Amino acid sequence: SLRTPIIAANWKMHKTTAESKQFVTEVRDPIGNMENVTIVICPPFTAIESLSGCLSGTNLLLGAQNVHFAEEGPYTGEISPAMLTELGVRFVIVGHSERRAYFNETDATVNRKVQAALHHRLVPIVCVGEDLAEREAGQTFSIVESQIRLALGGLDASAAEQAVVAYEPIWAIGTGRSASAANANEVCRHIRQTIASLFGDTTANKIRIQYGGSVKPETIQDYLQQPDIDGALVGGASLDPQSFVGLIRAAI
Ligand code: G2H
Repeated sequence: SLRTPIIAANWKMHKTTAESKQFVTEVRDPIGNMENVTIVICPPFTAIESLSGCLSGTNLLLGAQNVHFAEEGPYTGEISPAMLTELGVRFVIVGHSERRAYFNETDATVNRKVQAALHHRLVPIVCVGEDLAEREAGQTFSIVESQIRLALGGLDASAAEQAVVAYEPIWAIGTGRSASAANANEVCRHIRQTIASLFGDTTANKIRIQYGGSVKPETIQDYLQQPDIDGALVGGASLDPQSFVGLIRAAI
């Protein structure tokens, strides 16, 4: 496709700073200079500053796993967009299903975070996806469509096309179950059609849509071969350096 594939490692609450640096030491040589692929590592906040140093001079980009929408203020425990960009962070995961489930993230807060991120030139990786009950009730398309409409609400087309969308069916996350590539593509196509109806075909054709949910080095190719899947958001299989290198090699 015309879109550069984007593979992002979502480390979730794994790896101390020392462990994060060790990981980068091991992947720098094999994948640090790859082209025609966007590679993003999203460590815990605490490792961001150290990794910023380790990744300079490579093609590996830094992402965060969350951000607050305010510029600054009395929000104990939160991190602002400027605090991230100052450290060289270029991407931020917004609305991951774990944040929606455990930390009261809603479509409304996701939208505010998407707007704040883009305002600061941070690329939001906007996560959407249905749970098992919704899938079994045949609501997958309507759920992801509603999540996309709300998450991208208030943007203009030039802002929206900067965003990345990650389709992560909740029942496939960390469970070892995953959507078939063909089925994941159908949902990603519906997401692209939704974006086309909101912003037009040009934006819909530019925006990158990832699949996430138990992606492994052995399965990533099946997803990336699909016409509407432009990358992967990978949790468990991104934690081990060899596995991550395997994912990237399989992806290009
Ligand atoms: C889905 C994914 C990364 P995993 O949450 O966002 O994790 O690959 O472990 O299912």
